[in-house]
Amino acid sequence: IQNKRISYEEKKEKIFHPIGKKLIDITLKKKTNLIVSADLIDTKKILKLVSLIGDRICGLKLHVDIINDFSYSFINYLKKISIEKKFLLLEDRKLCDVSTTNCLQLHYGIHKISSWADIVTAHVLAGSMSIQNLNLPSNMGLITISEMSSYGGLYDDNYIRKALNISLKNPKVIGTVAQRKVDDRLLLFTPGIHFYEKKNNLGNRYIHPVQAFEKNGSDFIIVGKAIFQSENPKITAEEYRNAGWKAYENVL
Ligand code: 5IU
Repeated sequence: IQNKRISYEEKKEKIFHPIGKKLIDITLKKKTNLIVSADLIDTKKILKLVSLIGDRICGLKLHVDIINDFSYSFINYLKKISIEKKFLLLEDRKLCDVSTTNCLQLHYGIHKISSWADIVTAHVLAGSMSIQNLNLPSNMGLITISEMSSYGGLYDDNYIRKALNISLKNPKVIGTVAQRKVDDRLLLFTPGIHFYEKKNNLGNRYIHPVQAFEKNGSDFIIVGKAIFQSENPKITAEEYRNAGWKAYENVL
């Protein structure tokens, strides 16, 4: 059948980076491929959300540069919870500069991303060298952005093919964001997930978890507003977790 995919267990054999393997282990153990995007500007709100959804996710995606009251006590506490509840911390920094600058943005400044994040996102617009020599800790992985979820993006097939090639050749890359099937040696992350919405008026496009797995061959769904803005994030997260897991099992 056209939609068949390899299992997480089989995929784990093809992923060599320890963080990629760890993410798959968590997914199998907790039976969840849900990553929640906590796009919130107050640490209290993030911690409240995490207390509700921590058991249901394999990853928590952050934009630390939007947090008004960012502090190391917050990040240390979050790190502790992520270890206890078993989920990874993803910083959606979308590095997009030359290697030297990417490196500085990763290790220095207020947020010192490399001191706590398990995974960081990066564009490859500046070429393959831009994501080399970043001095990443051995237990930190990269997710490249080959194709975003927004409509009207400038990514054409040629760009995407080249971005995927760069991703495959860099041993620090555990996977990528794209809106299509990718090589089995990359984990595929799918933002722009919503049960009901198709498009928002700010340029993002949404698909259902079923479509993410059936059509795109996704491995992980990334859900933001649908969960953190819902009346009951705990129940809603459980709904997305179930939908993501069923969608995965149905294409096995
Ligand atoms: N995000 C996208 N699309 C992308 C990439 C990242 O939406 O292609 I790369 C981010 C933006 C936001 C989250 O932090 O994922 C999605 O949140 P919502 O589910 O609220 O749209």
